[in-house]
Amino acid sequence: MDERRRFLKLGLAGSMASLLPWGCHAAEGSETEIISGKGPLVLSTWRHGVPANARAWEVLQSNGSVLDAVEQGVSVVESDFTNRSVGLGGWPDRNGVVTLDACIQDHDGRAGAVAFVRHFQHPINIARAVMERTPHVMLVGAGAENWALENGFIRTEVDIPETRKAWKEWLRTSDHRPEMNIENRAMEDSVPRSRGGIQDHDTIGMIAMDADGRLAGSCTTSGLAWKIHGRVGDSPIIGAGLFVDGDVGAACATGVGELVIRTVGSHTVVELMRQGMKPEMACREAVLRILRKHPDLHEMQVGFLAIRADGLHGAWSTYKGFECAVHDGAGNRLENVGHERI
Ligand code: SD4
Repeated sequence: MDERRRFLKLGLAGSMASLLPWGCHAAEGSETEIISGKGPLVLSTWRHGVPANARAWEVLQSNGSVLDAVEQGVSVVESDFTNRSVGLGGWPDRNGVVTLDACIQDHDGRAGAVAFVRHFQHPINIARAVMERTPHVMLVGAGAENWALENGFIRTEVDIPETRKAWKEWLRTSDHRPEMNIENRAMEDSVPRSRGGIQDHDTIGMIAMDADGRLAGSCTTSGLAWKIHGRVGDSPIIGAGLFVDGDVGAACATGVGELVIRTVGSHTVVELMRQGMKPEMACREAVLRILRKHPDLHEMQVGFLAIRADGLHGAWSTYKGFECAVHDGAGNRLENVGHERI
């Protein structure tokens, strides 16, 4: 057991008021049982997280970095043009344009992001390049696209008749109200369906820990179907769709991005863990904050995943139906997630 883990165990078991190794006091009533195990561990959102986790796991097993793992893991889903909520196969916006958002963050908090980009198969790769090759965190729109082209990324044109046809059908009603847990049903039925036959959303967010306890996270999405052209959700926003602080933990979000941005959701989860909450309780408190403070957007799904620096993980969602893909030494599986409402 390394120094930090030993300190954590002794400190919390010894006294609730002990100073945690990352410099905060454990809150009254926080847990005393801490050590759950170490990495490797990979968590990601929804059922498409299973193949993504498998790839991330392979990277970790072959001594790749945890940053490589989360980048390559989510890019499996970006490559799948049958996926209607991630990558170029996603449902378009109200103008019939598919626009993509992605971000990545490492153990030390370095981050890169792109938003409102078109015509690139792997926005997650561009996000990482922004992190590593520029002094900035986020590039958007035409600026991001031009920068990507200048930096060796290849433009990809994909024509997906199904999404084009669906957009034309959608124009007849122009109904824009995100529907919950669509991905699950779509995968089960093999045909996307919901109001108007359209799957609305379901991002992939991934957080992972390697065998040395180093953390990283990634997030990539085509965003909400039928969004206003130019709309950006939580997924590429550090602190909202993803937040990693290697001293404390990592969290990511899925669901209606407006709610996650309003509450700076993933950062909130990490800060609650910093104050001594277990990952599941931290995710739950972030969900409760949404439900308490934003009744105008009730009946919207939001889910959080979290890993704490000691390897404990947890998740919570506003509504039933959110699933979390978990890969650890025991295998790769889907876990049902606790929820506030049915
Ligand atoms: C967004 N958070 O653009 C994304 C969508 C999503 O599950 O996660 N859907 O708001």
